[in-house]
Amino acid sequence: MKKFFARLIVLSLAVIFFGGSANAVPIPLRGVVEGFYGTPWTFEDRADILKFCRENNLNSYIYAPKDDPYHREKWRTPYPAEKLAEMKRLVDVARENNVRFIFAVSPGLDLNYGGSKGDEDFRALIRKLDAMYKIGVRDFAIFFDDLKDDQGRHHENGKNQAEFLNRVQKNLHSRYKDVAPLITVPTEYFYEDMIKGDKVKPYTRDLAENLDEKIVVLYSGRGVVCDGITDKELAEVNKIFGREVGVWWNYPVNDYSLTPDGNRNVKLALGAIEKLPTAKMTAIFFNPMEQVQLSKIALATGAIYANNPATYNAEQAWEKVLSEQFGALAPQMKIFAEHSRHMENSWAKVGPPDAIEFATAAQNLIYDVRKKSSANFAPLEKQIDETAQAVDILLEKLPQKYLAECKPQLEQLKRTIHADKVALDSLKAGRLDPTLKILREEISANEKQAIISEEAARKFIDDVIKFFDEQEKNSRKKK
Ligand code: LTM
Repeated sequence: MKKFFARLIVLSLAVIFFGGSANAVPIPLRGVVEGFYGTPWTFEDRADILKFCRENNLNSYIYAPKDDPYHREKWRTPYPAEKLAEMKRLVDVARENNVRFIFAVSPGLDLNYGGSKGDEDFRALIRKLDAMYKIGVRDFAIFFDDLKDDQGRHHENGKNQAEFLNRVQKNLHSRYKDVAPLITVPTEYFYEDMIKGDKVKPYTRDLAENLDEKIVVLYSGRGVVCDGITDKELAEVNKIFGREVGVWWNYPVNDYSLTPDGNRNVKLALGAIEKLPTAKMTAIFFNPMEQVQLSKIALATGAIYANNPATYNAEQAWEKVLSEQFGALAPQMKIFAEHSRHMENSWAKVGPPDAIEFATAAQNLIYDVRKKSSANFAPLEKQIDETAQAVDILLEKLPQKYLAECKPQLEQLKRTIHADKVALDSLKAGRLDPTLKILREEISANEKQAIISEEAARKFIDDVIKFFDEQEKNSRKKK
């Protein structure tokens, strides 16, 4: 009995001191990969994120902005002096914040592997890394993602890539004793691209068989942007690569949220990180949005996850983070963010559904109306009123640094909610208010700038119009 109470006291103390995570096992390498397409973050954004990493116990940041020409397209070209000086200041900020600054190069677009051209390219890459070593970088990554042609094929050879990476790793480690193992992302970087039938594809097989076992491999899950990774799925990929792989997680990145005329980032990913493994993992990096401040919602939940995957609860983490980041505006921000969590297109699907309560109330109402049973308008009316109020408060009171990143989305939600009210009143009156179709046009026109709540607030408008259109059709038929 005595022993039992002693254990209970130790456990309670541990819970008090470690904030409810007595057996927290953080993922060793955990942080942010600035790996999105679009305008790269500024120096100030990056310095801010490095501080944010320290505050949230994230220990790494990967510098890999796709549209920094010196990272990818012009990877051979050294950084100009002023860019290098800026990079040095950033590396210093990282060190001050106890965050590993991982410098990445993506040479795959035109890298030569063999012969004298291969040797030249190897030297060009080493020169690039050496310049970074001189300014204090001790962690390096070489990425080979996104090398497919228009037909969705790539022409990479796994053995060549492995040998190249091994050579880089060997060169660095022979000259520097304080450099960490290299990190890579393969060309086949998601599970469904690594296998054909029940066989590992030749590129992945050759890469895995030849890659130095110390090199850290990152992959993005079943797909490029997918709805979670199970422990079993992670174990499969560990088996393929004969090591514990790490994860490059594509949430909250929104660079694939595009309009037909090429506007990026039109939908914001404001939900929590969710559905990630609880099994032991070597590294996790979250790919953010160009919108740096609003990325911090998902990133902070990712930090809670990465610091203790076993106890992570996405919904709880999300509420905690919203309240920490938005204080008195957290209730309104929660309503807004609820309408903008889910990201989906023909090849991507991630994030909790948008505005579940709203969508359920809307569906129930449409169902009741269709059944001609007594409809309960109150639940949806409440959702509409609360959302309208929240949007107005945010438009008025949200600090500029956030508003600058989400004004088009807030205004789009305002338009949508206004149309929802007109739709609801139409159902109440049993007659379609003709302005609803005009409002819908306006919303569609503004989708060039902002998309929000497609399956909840936005859908209700379409559902109501469809309902009245069908009614009209039926009554015309009867006549
Ligand atoms: O995910 C990886 C490894 N590479 C790219 C990212 O650069 C990009 O941000 C995401 C999302 O579009 N998809 C990718 O394939």
